Order: sequence, then structure tokens, then C-alpha cells
Amino acid sequence: MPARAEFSVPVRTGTSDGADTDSNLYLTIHGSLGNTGEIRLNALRGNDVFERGANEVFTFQAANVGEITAVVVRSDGQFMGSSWQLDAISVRHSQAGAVFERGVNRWMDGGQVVIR
Ligand SMILES: [Ca+2]
Repeated sequence: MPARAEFSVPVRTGTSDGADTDSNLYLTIHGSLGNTGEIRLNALRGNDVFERGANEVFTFQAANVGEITAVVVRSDGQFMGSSWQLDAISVRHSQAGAVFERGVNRWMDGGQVVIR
């Protein structure tokens, strides 16, 4: 069983007024073999991510977590207009066949959301 896996995570920001954010967003992927630890998504794509209506794919290497059981998204709530509308998130990884795909449609303003 490989210790590392390649992850590909499409994240869709909602289209409502104020759906965009400049806050830092962190992702932790939990699975049958463990978790990835927190990944700072902003660091993977540079500035101006999470604009209104954006559909962005974040790719990174992390621990092979096996079958994905939950995804945790955390916002640090920084900057004006920090509220963010998470519309949908998917996780694909190179060591598991199934794709974790969820419609979420949740507003975040700091704090975290657990997606199962
Ligand atoms: Ca906002």
C-alpha cells in the first residue's frame, strides 16, 4: 500500500452576492487509513482564489488515507467580507477508486464544516 497519494480537489464557490472570500481555507481529508493533516488551499494556487462562481481544482500530494470518509473545511475568517459560500467539493485520489463528491451549499465565516 503506497504511503503517499496524489489528490485532486475541485472546489466550487457559490454565485450569491458576497459568496467570495479572501480568507485562508484549510482542508483535511479523513479516510480509512488516517488523515492528510491540514492543507492550506490558498498556498496551492496563489491569489484571487474563491471568487464568486469560481470552480477551482487544487492538486497536491499527501498521505494515502484509503477510502475517504469525511472532509473538513476550515476558514480563518480573515479580511473584509470573509463569509464564503461553499457550493460543492469533490476529492479524487490516486490510491482509491471511488470519488468523494458532495453538494454542500453552506456559508462559512470562520470555523469549520465537516462534510461526510
Ligand atoms: Ca464574502
